[in-house]
Amino acid sequence: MRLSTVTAALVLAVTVSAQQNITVIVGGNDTVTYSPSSVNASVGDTIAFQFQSKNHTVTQSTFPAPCQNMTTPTAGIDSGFMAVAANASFFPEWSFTITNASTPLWFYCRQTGHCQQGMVFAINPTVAKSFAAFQAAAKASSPDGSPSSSASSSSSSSTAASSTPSASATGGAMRHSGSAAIVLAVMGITAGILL
Ligand SMILES: *[C@@H]1O[C@H](CO)[C@@H](O)[C@H](O)[C@H]1NC(C)=O
Ligand SMILES: *[C@@H]1O[C@H](CO)[C@@H](O)[C@H](O)[C@H]1NC(C)=O
Ligand SMILES: *[C@@H]1O[C@H](CO)[C@@H](O)[C@H](O)[C@H]1NC(C)=O
Ligand SMILES: *[C@@H]1O[C@H](CO)[C@@H](O)[C@H](O)[C@H]1NC(C)=O
Ligand SMILES: *[C@@H]1O[C@H](CO)[C@@H](O)[C@H](O)[C@H]1NC(C)=O
Ligand SMILES: *[C@@H]1O[C@H](CO)[C@@H](O)[C@H](O)[C@H]1NC(C)=O
Ligand SMILES: *[C@@H]1O[C@H](CO)[C@@H](O)[C@H](O)[C@H]1NC(C)=O
Ligand SMILES: [Cu+2]
Repeated sequence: MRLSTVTAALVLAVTVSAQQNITVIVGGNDTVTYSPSSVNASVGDTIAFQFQSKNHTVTQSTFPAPCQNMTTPTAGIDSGFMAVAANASFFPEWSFTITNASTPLWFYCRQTGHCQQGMVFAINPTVAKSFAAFQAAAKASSPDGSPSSSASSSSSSSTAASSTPSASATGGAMRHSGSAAIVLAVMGITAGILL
């Protein structure tokens, strides 16, 4: 009897703690930030991003290359650009649900220069792969998003798995060089408006 009561309480606790809705503010107070910048999430939790200013993205990357799209083992997820006017009365939202909580997930903003300003976000970082280390590597990244060689060599055991990302990053840059040129051309027109 007592055991089943305990079991029922555990089941209830698990049920209650499941499927949290975690809200992350993007560009709050006109800043180039995600707030909070790191969360712990469980399978079934929804991470809902609310874009409050400027023109940001939430784009999946990898620990060794914080400012580049994730391309392996699969393409990462991406919110696309969410432009918000200065006098907006409606804030766009984008969300996804966690399907695997045993692996950290890494994200950055694709807007020019924002990743290098530290606009990155992590889900379930670890002691070995911390948010602080990820953000430091983002800030050390080149303007084109490629990671600094010193930052990736400092990440000890994770470096063992990083040869694939650096190879795939080259492939991604080649694959998207055409659209990158278009983005730069558009940037020339809109520079300073919503960056
Ligand atoms: C999660 O929170 C956001 C922001 O408050 C809200 O817009 C959204 O509807 C919520 N989603 C769920 C599944 O509760
Ligand atoms: C915006 O600023 C207010 C007042 O300083 C603060 O309470 C709030 O947490 C900030 N919001 C974000 C998303 O940083
Ligand atoms: C996430 O959990 C770790 C321990 O596993 C803890 O140190 C950290 O503060 C937590 N982060 C957040 C944002 O709650
Ligand atoms: C990153 O991914 C987004 C969304 O799929 C895509 O539009 C963009 O061109 C990619 N950027 C690069 C540099 O591959
Ligand atoms: C948002 O930024 C992207 C990339 O810089 C740009 O292509 C797009 O035109 C911008 N949107 C607005 C409304 O400024
Ligand atoms: C928002 O500001 C823009 C530019 O200042 C203006 O054109 C537009 O009418 C404004 N929209 C609203 C809803 O006030
Ligand atoms: C979660 O992801 C890790 C790393 O990709 C993988 O080893 C593991 O099997 C996955 N777990 C589930 C339940 O899919
Ligand atoms: Cu941004």
